[in-house]
Amino acid sequence: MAENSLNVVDPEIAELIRAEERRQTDTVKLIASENYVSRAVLEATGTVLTNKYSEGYPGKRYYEGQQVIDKIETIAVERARSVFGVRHANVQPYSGSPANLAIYLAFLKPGDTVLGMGLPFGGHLTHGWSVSATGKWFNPVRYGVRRDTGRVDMDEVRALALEHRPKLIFCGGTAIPRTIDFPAFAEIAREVGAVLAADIAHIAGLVAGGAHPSPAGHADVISTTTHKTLRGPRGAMLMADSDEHATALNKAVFPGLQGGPHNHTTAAIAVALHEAAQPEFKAYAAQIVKNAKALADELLARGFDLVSGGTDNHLILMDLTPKGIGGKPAAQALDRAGLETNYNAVPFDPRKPFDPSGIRIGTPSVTSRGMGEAEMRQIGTWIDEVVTAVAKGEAEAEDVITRVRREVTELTAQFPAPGLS
Ligand code: DSN
Repeated sequence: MAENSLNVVDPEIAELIRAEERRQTDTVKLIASENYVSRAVLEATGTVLTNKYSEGYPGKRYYEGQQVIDKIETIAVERARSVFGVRHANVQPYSGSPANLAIYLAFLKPGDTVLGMGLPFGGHLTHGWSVSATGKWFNPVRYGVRRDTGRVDMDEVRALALEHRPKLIFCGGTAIPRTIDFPAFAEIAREVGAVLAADIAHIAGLVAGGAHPSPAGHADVISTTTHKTLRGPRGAMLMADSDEHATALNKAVFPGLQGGPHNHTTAAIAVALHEAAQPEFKAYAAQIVKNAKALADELLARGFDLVSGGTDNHLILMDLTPKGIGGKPAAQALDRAGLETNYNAVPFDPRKPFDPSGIRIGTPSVTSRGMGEAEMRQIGTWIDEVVTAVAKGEAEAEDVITRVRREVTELTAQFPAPGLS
């Protein structure tokens, strides 16, 4: 039994995995936080490293047999330091939310104040939103974006920081289409004596590839997942320059929050960081941004209302109110047409989070498939055709969806996705 392949042991799950692979192959994946990892990253993830416990850090473990694991984790840490230009890196957080929770544990006591971007404005749950432990156990204060520009108002951030004197300030988030001003956040954090955490989960690959300014040298702590624009396995990292901050973060990750690190993930992070250090990755990061701009331009030309009027990075957030349809039915119709997105709140959204006004799209995955600006214009056209037909409740909306689904399959066949057979 133990030597049999997945096909033999569990054909049901094996077939479902193949079905998901087929689905990923012939859809246009526009979810801004997803990507396709390389064959090499995929291989590292599915290895015997999953069999090993390694609580602790290289050279200081609570289990024997770390001869190989120590080397792998050390390589991952060194590559993270080099790619992001920081002195310390912890590659053990299981994902972004535990990584961010470790920042609280490292620097705050329950009830202390955290200043973060509100969820409906593009922040993350763990930046102090009410339903998250970070909003329940700490005292959250939130900044947003300006109604007229859709961009963060640094004067508002500074005024809130001076009024509430947070111990921790988060910048970054999950639905921010514009460049994050790390130096301006750092100046405010210094003024009020707060720790500045830059959550670059969405833009880590752009930072690594030089397509977005780096928080290194500005933020006290950098938090990131490894599976979005960085194109690694599902995991996370915490980085810092000062020894004091790094020590506090390490203690918070283990033994503060986690047990043994996921060594197969650590190895795959190391591989992804190796790939991110190659010259081709710079070109990849630049193309993600070019593609997002091309897609944004097409959507603007077709009358879509983009939050902040466009994008500087990999992500576009659109308010579908002027199109006369909510984000959820639009995302569902697009999914049936083979265009995978997620419905999303927009700033000042009058609708509920489970039925919001917008959809969020991004270009990391389509860029990983080698698509360029011409394909982005085509995708923008399809989005418009589907959304417009469904919003009008046209009898032929189903015909439009069926036609676009067929054309999507034809396009994806020309652009094989990394890691898929
Ligand atoms: N789920 C991630 C995203 O889609 O942005 C954030 O945690």
